[in-house]
Amino acid sequence: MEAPLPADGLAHRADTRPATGIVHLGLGAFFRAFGCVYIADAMAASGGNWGIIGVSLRSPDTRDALRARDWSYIAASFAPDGNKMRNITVLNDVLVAPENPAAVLAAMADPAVKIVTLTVTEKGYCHNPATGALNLDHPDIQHDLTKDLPVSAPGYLVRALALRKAAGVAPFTVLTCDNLPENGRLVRGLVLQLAQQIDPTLADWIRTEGRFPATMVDRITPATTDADITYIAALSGVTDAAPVMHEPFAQWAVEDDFVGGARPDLAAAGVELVSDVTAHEQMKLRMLNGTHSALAYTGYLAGHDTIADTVADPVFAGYVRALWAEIMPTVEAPEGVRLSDYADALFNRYANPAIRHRTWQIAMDGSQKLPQRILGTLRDNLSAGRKVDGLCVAVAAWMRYVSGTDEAGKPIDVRDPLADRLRDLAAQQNNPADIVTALLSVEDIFPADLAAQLKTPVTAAVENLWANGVRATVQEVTP
Ligand code: CS2
Repeated sequence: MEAPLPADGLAHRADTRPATGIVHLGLGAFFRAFGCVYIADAMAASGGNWGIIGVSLRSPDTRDALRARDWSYIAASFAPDGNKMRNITVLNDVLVAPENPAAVLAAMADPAVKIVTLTVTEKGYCHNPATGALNLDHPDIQHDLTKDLPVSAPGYLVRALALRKAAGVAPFTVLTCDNLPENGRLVRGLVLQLAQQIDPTLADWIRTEGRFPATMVDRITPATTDADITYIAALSGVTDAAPVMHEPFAQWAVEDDFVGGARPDLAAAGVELVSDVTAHEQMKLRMLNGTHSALAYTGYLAGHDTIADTVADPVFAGYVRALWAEIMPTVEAPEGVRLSDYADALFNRYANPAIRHRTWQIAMDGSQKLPQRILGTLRDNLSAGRKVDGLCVAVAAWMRYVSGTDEAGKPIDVRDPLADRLRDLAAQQNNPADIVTALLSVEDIFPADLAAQLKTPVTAAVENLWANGVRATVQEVTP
């Protein structure tokens, strides 16, 4: 995938653009470093009209930054053995949803559009992370239940599907690319739940005609910083206000279940088309994202800025290995994969010093991430009577993190939809054990039966963490 620079360099996009066949919701760095690159490769290999209209659901920043280069941007792959850059030219337009929701719906309703891809992050689905059900009390969902012009991602999907149904046009395939468990089935459930409230006949139509393939997506892509923009300008000689920087590795597994079979030639771009993505997804969510979050909370508390810095510290290098030893017994390897090899490869990816993936960035939205990344693994290990020490330290470090002050007493800038609630709950307690009780009572994250099982081991980890600090606590669970 990492083709060298094309002969025309990075200067500009080609004049011949493929027509639009995809609308993407949530145009962050990840999708531009991942999905856009695969789709560019698929069209380079086999043609097709799979140009993309990107939609930012909140801010105009990405649109404004991309405009100067006519929606093309540099994707830079960074690794110790060399950097590679290429110009990605698959975007045909970028829309900012709050500025013009009707234009977004019109793009999604266009019969030429066959697929709507999404990277709206965990919280963008407006669901309850513990149960996977739509949160009908969510202010955005409340809005979308009654208004034709939506604000939430599920709202856009449902209202655009309604327009297609009314026009006699087949639905688009909904291709979610977020790190959620059974992400296709999850988003299908949310769309059906919302559609049911708005118009039951619409829900019936989506149920029979709609397709929501599940996917496993993987490429480490930190948020682009101003320093990155300057660096890429120096390396490339091109002024690009919206480059993306990523690791060389990429893996995309997709269930091959598209409306009318309409999709780019993904296999030609290296996508694994499978009938069931569960094994890939569970391995990735638990082994990569689970340890990413564990390293983010513990590493941050230990003063490490990035994942690479964290695993360069032998205490944390040992810790992540101990975590994999706890996680692996819960994971069924996809065909042809050896989990210990997968873990070794992950370690090398984390250690890539050219990728500065901040612990603070990964620590965001923990309330939405913990269930699928760590709590499912804990549940499986607890019911099988297996070891959970390392994973409980991860939960304890998250508790310390969301309580809002680090070990030096400095405030932490916690970004999470539940941040205020979690911080207030922690602040009302007199001792670490009570903080555990209070935080475990948040049922959006911890189902009651799991909370009951976690109480003793997590309290032990929290007491250790508060009394002895993160290094000593992590060291204790590392053989
Ligand atoms: C990370 C992911 O920010 C996070 O929470 O764990 O974005 C991770 O880098 C990707 O899932 C890797 O594919």
